[in-house]
Order: sequence, then structure tokens, then C-alpha cells
Amino acid sequence: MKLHTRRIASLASVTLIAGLGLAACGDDSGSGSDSGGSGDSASITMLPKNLGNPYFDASTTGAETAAGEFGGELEEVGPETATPDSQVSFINTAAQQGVDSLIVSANDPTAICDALNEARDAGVKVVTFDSDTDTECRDIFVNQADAAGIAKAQVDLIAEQIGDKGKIAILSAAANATNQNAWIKLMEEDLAANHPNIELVDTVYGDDDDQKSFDQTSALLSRNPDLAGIVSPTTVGIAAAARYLSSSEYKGKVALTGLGTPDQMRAYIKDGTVTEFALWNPTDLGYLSAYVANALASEEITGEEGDTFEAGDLGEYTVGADGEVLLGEPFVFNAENIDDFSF
Ligand code: RAM
Repeated sequence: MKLHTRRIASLASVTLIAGLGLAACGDDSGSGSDSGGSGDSASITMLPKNLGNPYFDASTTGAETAAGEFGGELEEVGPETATPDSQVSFINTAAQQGVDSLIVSANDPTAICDALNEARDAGVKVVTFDSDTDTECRDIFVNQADAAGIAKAQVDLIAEQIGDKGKIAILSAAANATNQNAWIKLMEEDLAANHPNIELVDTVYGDDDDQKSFDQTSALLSRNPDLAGIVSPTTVGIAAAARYLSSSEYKGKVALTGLGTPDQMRAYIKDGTVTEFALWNPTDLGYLSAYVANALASEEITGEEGDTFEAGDLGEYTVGADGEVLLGEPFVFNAENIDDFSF
């Protein structure tokens, strides 16, 4: 079965993201024939922030589909915990193995830089995806969506859900995560500039660990029983917070939104714990990242601004400023559309 890349209309409940699209999910092997490579098949290592996160399971599935299409070999490795330097040993191993490309979502913008640059010196092409490093430590960053758009989507959602007033808190991933920290900074700026009656009272970190995120939600509500809402810009965090809220006295009283996968959030949308949340398609993100890794390995592109390449069923992409390739736009999920998605 082909990877679906059908664009669907988004619902208009959050005006800022109304009209944006999302490639629908597909888990099965694609049959696209466009290859980013020009010759030998690429060997690729995929290194998520940590293992056991359905979001990264989906991105690896997408990367495997892409590798199947261009005839590459892809292996996923990763640490148990999303700590700053837990990925270093996996990077060193990939370099020793002499893989062509490494695709990594960074737990810290600088902690893995030396290891990545040593791998690059040894000839490995480095693609960051999802969570970037400093630009000088990688060839290309595959960004899921514009950071300002991701931040604004979440602020608009929580503002709408709490009537644009009251106390809110953020439940994030790891304290050093590049992506979450960028989004939080932009959310804080948006709140300060455009939502004077919303007060951000607390930001806590669940380290993309389900139990820790659950416990942090509980502690947050004990400290702030008058909280109007929680924003969790992490799929692990929002699912754990929803689980906590769904069986607590706060269900339906404390709003919860952020970034989640439809499969993890479906039950909480259906039971009324959550009304709307956002995300992009992580399967497509992994698929695109693998095509980037292959195009770099085959020297079809170098990562220069303006380089173009074909990413199978997703079509043609162009490398932007700072070696960035942009997947698309965030999308809002709610009771009306959640059953259209499976990832
Ligand atoms: C978690 C991870 C990932 C992030 C998503 C939204 O799965 O922290 O890096 O992009 O949430």
C-alpha cells in the first residue's frame, strides 16, 4: 500500500491554523519509485531522543518505508532515557560502523556536537530531525513545522479553551530539549504580547518519561489547584497528563492541550478530558528525513540553501536557510477528525 500523502482540509476552530493541511498517515511500505540516490544504497542509522515513544516509532516507520523505496538499509538505535549525552555512544558506534548517514533528534543542542562532528569527519552525513543541534554540528535539519507556528497553535488552543484568562502551566519534555525550549520561549512571548489575562505560573519537565510526566501533572495540580489549563508540547507529556486528568476531580475543569499523537489521545478526546490538540505527521517526518539522508549520502545535495531533491511520495523539497528542510504545517485534532488518523 502506498504512503498516503493526500492533503486534507483542516478544521477552522483555531483560526490561525485554519486551512493548513497534513499528510494523512500511512504505515505500510510505499511503492514510490523516485529515489534521492544516484547509485549505491545508503546505510542509515536512526537515533531518536529515546526508545519506547510512539511518536518516534512512527517516524522510524516512515524512514523504513522511505529506505524500502530507495533501496537503503536503515537501523534504529537509541537510549532508554532522553538525557543530554545519552546519545553519544550511539553516534560513536555509527561512526565506527562507517554508516553513510545518521538521522538524530537531539536531546540537547550542544552535548552531542563533538560526537557528531567526529562522525562527520569520518564521512558520515548528519541529519537532525524533530529536535535540532547547533547548526555547525549537522548537515541538514528536517523541521516538522515552523517553530512560531507550533507555538502560536498551542497558545491559541489554550486561550480558546480557557476563555483567554486564568492560570496555566507547561508540562514539557527534557529540560534541555532544543525543540520544546524553542517553542516554550515563543509561547511565552506570544502570551506576554497577546494574552494579558493568562498567567503562566509554572513550567515542569517530565523528561518524555510517562510516569514522571504523570507525577509532574499530579504535583502541578497540588501546587496550583486553581489552574485553568495545562499546555504540554510533548506527545509523551500530553498523554500522561490526560491519563491523570481523566480519572481525577479536574477532568473537564482543567483544560489540557499541546502536541499529541491521535492514537495516544483518542480515548481522552472521546471521554471529554481533551477537546483539541495539535501535531504534524511523524511518519512523514521520518520518511522525509530518510530521503534527505539518502540525498546527502549520494551527494545529490550538500545541504546548501537552494539544493532541491525528491522525497518519494511527498514530492520535491528545497533546502532553506541554515540547512533547514521544512515538512509542513501543524494540524489540529478534535472529536470530529481524530478517527481519520492512525499514528
Ligand atoms: C515528543 C518528543 C518530540 C516532540 C514531540 C511533539 O514525542 O519530545 O521531540 O517533537 O513530543
